[in-house]
Amino acid sequence: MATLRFGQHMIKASAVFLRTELSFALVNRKPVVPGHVLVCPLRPVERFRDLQPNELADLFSTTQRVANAVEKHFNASSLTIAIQDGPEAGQTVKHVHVHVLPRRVGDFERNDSIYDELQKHDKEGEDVPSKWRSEEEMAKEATELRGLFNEPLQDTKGHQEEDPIK
Ligand code: AMW
Repeated sequence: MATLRFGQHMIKASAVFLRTELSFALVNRKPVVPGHVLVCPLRPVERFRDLQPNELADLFSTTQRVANAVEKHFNASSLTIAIQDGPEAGQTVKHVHVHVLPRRVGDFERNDSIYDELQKHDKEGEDVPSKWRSEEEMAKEATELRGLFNEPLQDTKGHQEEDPIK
C-alpha cells in the first residue's frame, strides 16, 4: 500500500491502521484528545449523502470496530463519534470522515466543549504545521493500533497484500 487520498491530502501508509474493502482508518495529525482518529470511505466523496449503501454500511461497521478498539486502548470509558458534514458544520477536508474521540471522566470541564474544540482545532490560525504531530509519532500510534485488529491490510479490491506495510 502506498498512499491513500484523504480529500486534498495524501496519507502515508504509516498513518493508516485499518483498511477494509471500502473504508480506511488513520491517526490524526492534530488530535483533540488522545486517540482521536478518523474513519473514511476509500472513495473520496465530499458529503455523507454521496455514499452508496455498501460504502455507508462498511464505513459504519468499521467505525464501530475502530471506536471499540480505541476506547479500550486509550483507557477511556465513553466515545464522541461525529461527522462534520459540509463547511457550515465545520468540515475542512472535502472527503467524508467520521471523528472517533475516546472520552474520559473530567477530560473537559464542560462536556460539550469537545464540539467547540472539534470545530476550531483545524481552522485557520490553529492548523499550523508547528502544531501537528511528527510523522514518527503518528506512525508509532498507527503501529500500536494496527496490532489491535487481527487481520492484514487489504488492497482496494479486497485482496490481501503480501507485504502490506511499506
Ligand atoms: W473536519 O474539520 O474536515 O471534520 O476534520 C479534519 C480532520 O482531519 C481534523 O481532525 C484534522 O486534524 C485531520 N487532518 C487533516 N489533515 C490530516 C493529515 N494529513 N493527516 C492526519 N490528519 C489530518
